Amino acid sequence: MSDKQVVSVEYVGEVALICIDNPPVNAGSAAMRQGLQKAVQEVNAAGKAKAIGLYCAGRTFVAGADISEFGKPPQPPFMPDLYNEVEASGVPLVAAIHGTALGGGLELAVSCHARVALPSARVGLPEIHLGLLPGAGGTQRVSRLAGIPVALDLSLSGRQMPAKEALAAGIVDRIEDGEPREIALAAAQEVVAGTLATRVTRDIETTADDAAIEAAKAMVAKKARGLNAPVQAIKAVAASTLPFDEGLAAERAAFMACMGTDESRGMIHAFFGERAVANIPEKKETPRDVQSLGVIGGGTMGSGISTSALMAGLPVTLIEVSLEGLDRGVATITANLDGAVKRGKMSEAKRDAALAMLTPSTEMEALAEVDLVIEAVFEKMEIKKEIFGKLDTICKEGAILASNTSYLDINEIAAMTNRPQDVLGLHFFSPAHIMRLLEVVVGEKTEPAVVATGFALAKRMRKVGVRAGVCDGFIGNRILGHYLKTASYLVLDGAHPDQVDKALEDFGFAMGPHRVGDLAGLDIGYMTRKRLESTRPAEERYGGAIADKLSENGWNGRKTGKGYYVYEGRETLENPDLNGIIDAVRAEAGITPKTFTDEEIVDRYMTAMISEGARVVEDGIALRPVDVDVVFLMGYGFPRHRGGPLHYADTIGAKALVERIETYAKEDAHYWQVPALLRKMADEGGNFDKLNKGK
Ligand code: 3H9
Repeated sequence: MSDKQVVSVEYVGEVALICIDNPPVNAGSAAMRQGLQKAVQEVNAAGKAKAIGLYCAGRTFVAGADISEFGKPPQPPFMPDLYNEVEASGVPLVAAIHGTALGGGLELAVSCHARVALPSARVGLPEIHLGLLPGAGGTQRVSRLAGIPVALDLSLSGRQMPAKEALAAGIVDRIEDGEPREIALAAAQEVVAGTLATRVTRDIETTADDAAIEAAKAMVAKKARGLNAPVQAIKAVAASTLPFDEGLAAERAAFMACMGTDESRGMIHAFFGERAVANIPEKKETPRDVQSLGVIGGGTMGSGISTSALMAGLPVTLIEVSLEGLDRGVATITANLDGAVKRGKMSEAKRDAALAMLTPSTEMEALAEVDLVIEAVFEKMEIKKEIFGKLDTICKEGAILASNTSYLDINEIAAMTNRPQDVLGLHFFSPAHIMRLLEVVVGEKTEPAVVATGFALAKRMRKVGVRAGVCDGFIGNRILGHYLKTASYLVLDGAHPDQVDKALEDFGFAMGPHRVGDLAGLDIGYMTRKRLESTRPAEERYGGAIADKLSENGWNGRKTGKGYYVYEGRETLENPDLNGIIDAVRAEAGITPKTFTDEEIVDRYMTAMISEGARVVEDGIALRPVDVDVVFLMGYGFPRHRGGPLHYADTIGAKALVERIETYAKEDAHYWQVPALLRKMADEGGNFDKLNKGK
């Protein structure tokens, strides 16, 4: 695209209008930067205009630097220089903000001499989510306009601040409703008339606020342990009390200390990954029209799914076998919606409207006219089969029948109907109204348009759909089932559960596997082990003995007050009986405990996760490595700055991973096997990223 198309200039009386038109989000690509520089220079040289109205075409103001250019050779003009030039323009600029002014977008706006925002507009500095910090004057100019606490808040949280709040904070000067072009024109005319004041942001002095800086440092040390970008962002904001150019140089140094780090690469991979997973073979198919939903089961999952659908404006018919069950479901949905109101996700009026779209019933026949049914009952194949057989006779032709199963065979379920082409898995993650991941499980006979409908539904419910094939556990739970064994083997062989948890928490997981087990309920794992006992190969080492003993004592984790840990109020304490159990199990199995370093623990756990991830790709269960990454980032608390297990694998390298597996295999050749895909990569110099790109 040439400069001309990306940035255009138009004159209206004494006003010049500069329009940035760089779809989809007006990112600050090289063409945009070159075009904007040329436009500002031209207007200044022409001497015809007394003010410039700057606005964007399309759905948003500038959404930031063009992230896809990161890591490529930089093209001039560089953003910080360009924005200095904007600020130095003899003809003052007023920015009209609509949609979102984010990162380099907000940095552009605060380099202008005044800002008018639409009521629906939002501003933010989300670079932190990319392992970066604002690198084009954002920390310096936002501090000057709104103070250090606001600059810290925006650059550390990455949140989008609504226009009203931005007005109160001093980031924008006015709120006006209308079309961006008209607002830019009217505001620039006011600048000419002298009724809208202009300022040069760099000339404002930042008030020092050591207390805010110290509080931010303490918060980051606690909540963003081990991350680089938050530390650098604080440094840059603190430098805003220096003379402007010195502060800008400090910001630049901090930005460069983040660019290209594993942390930033991981987060950028996550950003594009979340969007890349929508690229499925069925993407050109027209989805079926879904205007209403049926949900079977009012438990935690069914209620969460119903809540999510209602929040997306979809009417839901909720089915439970008993009136009590139904009441419980409705109560959970109501509580979920109330929670959304409390968190500011919806208004009270919207909550009431959502609840009015809920039809509870104990009769499956009530589903006769719905467009899509999601079954969310017990994980028992027999029950599911019976339900699908019934649904097939009740639901109208063309209605889609989905199961929320997390493990079971969709093909077997579909075979109970005369419409296997209309059956698929929609695997939500708990709590379903909050977690954004949805595995769309495609059966042998699922029709492409039905797959596309699953993805369209995910989007409508503000979720990220990931396409998965049929196997026990699909993408996420299959991999989980494999690597959790490592955690139990580590404990059997000598590590303490608390050491395993801490090592993995230091790596970046929100919670280690034993803490997660306690939270989910140890009885779940117990039941799964019993379910799969008969299918466990004779050569597979049994890792469940310690967890079994805890469950058999009735210590099923948090809900029983005791599991791997003891829970008292908000405190997590040691379980005094745990070591006795561990010792007894080890003695019974004749194991002499070894010591493991934290690094060994992380290496084994991650290698197991990567191995099964590679097999899931190899088997075609996941379309690409990035699909595995997104499942783990969005559904399993995988640390975002590591980019997902298979992105992380590339930072280790296939060769080193193969060597690790071969070393571990000397202890347990059944569990530790080199996946063929990984072996091939090691031999041919390949990696998962190349595979993502189809190379
Ligand atoms: C920065 O500014 C650094 C500076 O401080 C310093 C520099 C020196 N670049 O999300 P969507 C693509 S760092 C390139 O589906 P929505 C996206 O991949 C930047 N591409 O839309 C997708 O492509 P595709 C700080 C971008 O309406 C398409 O646009 N800014 C960028 O749901 C549509 O995106 C940010 O971090 C980008 N900056 O949400 C903001 N942004 O169709 C990041 C989007 O091929 N962006 N794309 O899959 C967002 O948060 C959301 O995109 C936004 C719109 C809220 C703007």
